[in-house]
Amino acid sequence: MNYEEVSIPTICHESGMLSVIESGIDLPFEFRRVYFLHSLAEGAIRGGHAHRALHQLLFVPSGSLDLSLNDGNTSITLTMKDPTKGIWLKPPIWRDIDKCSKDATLIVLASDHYDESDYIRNFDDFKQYCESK
Ligand code: T46
Repeated sequence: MNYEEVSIPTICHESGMLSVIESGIDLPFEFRRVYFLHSLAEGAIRGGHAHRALHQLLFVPSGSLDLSLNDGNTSITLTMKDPTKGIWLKPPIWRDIDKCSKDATLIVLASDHYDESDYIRNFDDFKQYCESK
């Protein structure tokens, strides 16, 4: 499966925690874009696509959500709720996001700028793409 769990270096202090990710040091890819999902509606479903070339690190600093992954053959659902653990998605991998708690925030560090042509938004196209690789 084209994903890996990444531990986010965290400095613990009695007044709270500080987690840090340095591009190219704590992550095996340089990131050029940061975006985040927040204020998610109850029952929100996001994702429903794969990327051709984009690498991403997903982490959930607050709340929880389910991240379902599919590599064209097998699937797995990960519940993300630990702010110190990220999921590195390596292309191609299909992702669906649901079961978001009210306070869920998802931050994504992406290896490149936004490019709609990098998306595969149809699951049958994704399966064909995986088979052709
Ligand atoms: C992913 C999951 C986890 C932009 O204009 N710029 C951006 O950088 C992004 C990420 C999106 N958009 C536009 C494209 C759509 O018109 O924002 C709209 C919503 O995007 P999308 O439907 O792709 O949103 P999600 O939450 O389903 O997916 C996003 C990322 O697009 C995707 O790469 O892996 O979060």
